[in-house]
Amino acid sequence: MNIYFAGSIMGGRQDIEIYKQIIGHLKKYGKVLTEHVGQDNLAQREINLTDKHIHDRDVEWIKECDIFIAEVTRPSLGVGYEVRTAVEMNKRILCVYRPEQTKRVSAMIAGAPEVKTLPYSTIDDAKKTIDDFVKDVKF
Ligand code: 6K6
Repeated sequence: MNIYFAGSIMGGRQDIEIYKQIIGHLKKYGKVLTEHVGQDNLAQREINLTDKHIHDRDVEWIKECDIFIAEVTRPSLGVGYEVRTAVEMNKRILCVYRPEQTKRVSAMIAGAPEVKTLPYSTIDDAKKTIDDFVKDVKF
């Protein structure tokens, strides 16, 4: 199974430790195409890539993914754009967020009927939510 994980980059890297844990968990289920979203040295890794290259590659990966999962606690233009791209491609989409950290998730995500948007408090809750979502997709 190809999995696309989306998390904030230019929107702020404060939640990177959470992204790492979610990505680690997702790897149980298949290939995480965007493992770099959880990597500390991302800027260095991607330093020679143009914006167009990154955009076109990421859109291609969304096309290739079987499931799309985003951590949306930290608002990010790129993640919002990716979610909409995944909607257009009829992907199975889960967005998770921590209500203790954000007053409200954007209505453009929380109000989208094609997107399952669910709260979590602990990383174990997030993993359980992901497990249920993956089970649902598989059967
Ligand atoms: C430059 C500096 C730091 O990182 C870079 C390279 N940029 C990106 N590399 C890989 N994926 C990216 C990059 N910028 C955005 N994305 C995609 O958009 C990722 O898949 C994330 O899910 C999302 C983050 O969007 P922003 O708006 O928070 O950057």
